[in-house]
Amino acid sequence: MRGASRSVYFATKNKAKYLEAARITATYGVHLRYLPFSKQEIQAEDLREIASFAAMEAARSKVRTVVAEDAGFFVDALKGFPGPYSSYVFKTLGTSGILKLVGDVKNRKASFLAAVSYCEPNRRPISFTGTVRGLVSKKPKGSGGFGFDPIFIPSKGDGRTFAEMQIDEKNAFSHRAKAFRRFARWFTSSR
Ligand code: ITT
Repeated sequence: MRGASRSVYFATKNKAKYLEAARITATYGVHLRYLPFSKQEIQAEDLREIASFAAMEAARSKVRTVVAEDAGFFVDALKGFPGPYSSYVFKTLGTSGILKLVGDVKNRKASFLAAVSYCEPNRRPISFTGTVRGLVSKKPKGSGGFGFDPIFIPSKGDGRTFAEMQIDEKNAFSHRAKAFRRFARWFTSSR
């Protein structure tokens, strides 16, 4: 594999996402480069559709080969809300709003899902997904990460929230790490 073909741009406005993903792809020898990009979030239930649209738009407008990602937080007791609306709900209600909605219900199960789409300019996108199961904490804990990290405890962890973990610890469990591993395996095997 030649050097140039080992790199790909990650079109996102979220630097924290980029830092997590770049650590994963680096372990496969894939250099992820940061491409600041505000994706237009189309209304869709399926995160793959949202990520694919964003990847096509970014590849077309920036004339580059890119990946884009759409992720969401799905709370069982809220029938999967906020799901595909996570970005908007985080901005409006925030973690405290979700904790209020969940209240003191017994079933605190929740998941994060990520869809990563790879796209070359004027080509069809290809998507990779990842998921992690866990619980909504009773109160926010930790100052790392971003978004809903302070209120999410992964099932396979040691009881700490994502926001209490270092990047590599979160990457051992996260939806994003799983999706980017799948992408990186495909990317390295397909050239
Ligand atoms: P993009 O520019 O890549 O779109 P974004 O932050 O808007 O960045 P998404 O639309 O994919 O990203 O994510 C929706 C929201 O879901 C995001 O704002 C967070 O609040 C939440 N979220 C996604 N992944 C998360 C994670 O790993 N930890 C905590 N919250 C996460």
